[in-house]
This record gives sequence, structure tokens and C-alpha cells, in this order.
Amino acid sequence: MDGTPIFGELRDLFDKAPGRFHTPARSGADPRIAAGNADRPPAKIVIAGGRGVGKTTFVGSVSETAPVTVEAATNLGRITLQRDLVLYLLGTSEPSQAAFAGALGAVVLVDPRRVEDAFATITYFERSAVPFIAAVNVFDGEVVHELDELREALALGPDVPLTPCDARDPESAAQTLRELVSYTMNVSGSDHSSPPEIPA
Ligand SMILES: Nc1nc2c(ncn2[C@@H]2O[C@H](COP(=O)(O)OP(=O)(O)O)[C@@H](O)[C@H]2O)c(=O)[nH]1
Ligand SMILES: [Mg+2]
Repeated sequence: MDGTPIFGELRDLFDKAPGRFHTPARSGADPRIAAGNADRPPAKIVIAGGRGVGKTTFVGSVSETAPVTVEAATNLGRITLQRDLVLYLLGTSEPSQAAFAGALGAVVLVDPRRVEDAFATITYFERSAVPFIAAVNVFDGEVVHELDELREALALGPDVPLTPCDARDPESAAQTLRELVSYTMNVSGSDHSSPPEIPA
């Protein structure tokens, strides 16, 4: 990322809680995600939301490699925070995936012009053990002036962070990841090491 220290704060967050985000390999998990350094297994963040909301753009802008398409409409990106700490981003519009097991959190991207596209994804994560935040992808450079209205339209719980983001901008995407990681550390009483319940 051109030497830009955009991941500095993210790195610091992980360092504040060593061991907190281990994502042990689970049977059935995608081996490309489950495989990793034995010292610190890779952490996984899901970038979710409806079609065309900017998931691939987000994963691509903040990852050190071009997103890899692992199956239809699912992209994988990678951020090496430290030599032994790799963060995988899984961009997908299909929420009910076994690959979500062990994810440390999810960013649900929202297109402010069609918020209803995010309903199913938000409901999915509300019912799962995966903590999530919502990020409004600011299309057309328009500042999201009515975050409160959007929160209401999305029926977001009062404690779920809602943040504007520009998926095309690495700094903005990295900031969104920082907010998610910071939020997962502050959610009290939840066990983030549990996989989400995958509906049959
Ligand atoms: N103007 C603008 N266009 C965006 C932004 N994010 C994504 N796009 C465009 O929206 C389209 C859909 O984005 P994509 O990342 O493929 O969405 P996905 O289906 O969720 O993976 C693409 O043409 C992107 O270039 C954004 O923040 N602003
Ligand atoms: Mg895509």
C-alpha cells in the first residue's frame, strides 16, 4: 500500500488483545482460509451486503492483492498486518456460508439509494454470533447527511455502529475495518470465538 501506514491502528488493536482473535481451523472451513501460520491463525472479516453495493471494490481497495474470486460472487482478499498476523477479507452476498464460521466480525455494506438490499444480511448477522457494523458506501461522493434516518430505515440496533465509507478509498476501507475490530473488542459479554449458527 505504497508504504502508507493505513493499517497501523488496526495492527495496534490486534496487539492490544493478543490471542483474542484466533480463528481455529474448523472442519468444513475453506482450507484457503483455514490454513495459516501455526502461531497466529489468520483472522477473517466478512464484507457482506447486497449485489453491487461495493463488496469487491472494498476488498480490492484495502487488500494487498487483487481480490481472488473463490466462487461465484465471493472474493477473497488478504492484508498482512504482521509477518505472523494475516487478515483475510471475504466479500460475499451469500450470508449463509460455512466459511463465516470463526469470522471475527462483518462489515455490512449499504447502498444509501437502496437500503432494503441490506435487510436480509443485517437480519442474518443479528441472529449469528458474528458481531457486525454497517457501513454506508458513499456513492457519487455524496456525504451521508442523514445517518440517523438510515439507521432507522435499516432498523439497526442502537448499539450497532453505522459509519460512512468509500469502498474505493483504501484509507476509508481501512478505517471501516478499524471500527469493526474496535467494536468487536468492546462488545461486552459475547463470545467471538463461536461460529455463527448456519441455518440449515
Ligand atoms: N461511485 C462509486 N461507485 C462505487 C463505489 N463502490 C463501488 N462502486 C461501483 O459500483 C459497482 C459495483 O461495485 P462492486 O464492488 O462490484 O459491488 P459488489 O457486487 O458488492 O461486489 C462497480 O461498478 C463499482 O465500481 C463507491 O464508493 N462509489
Ligand atoms: Mg462483487
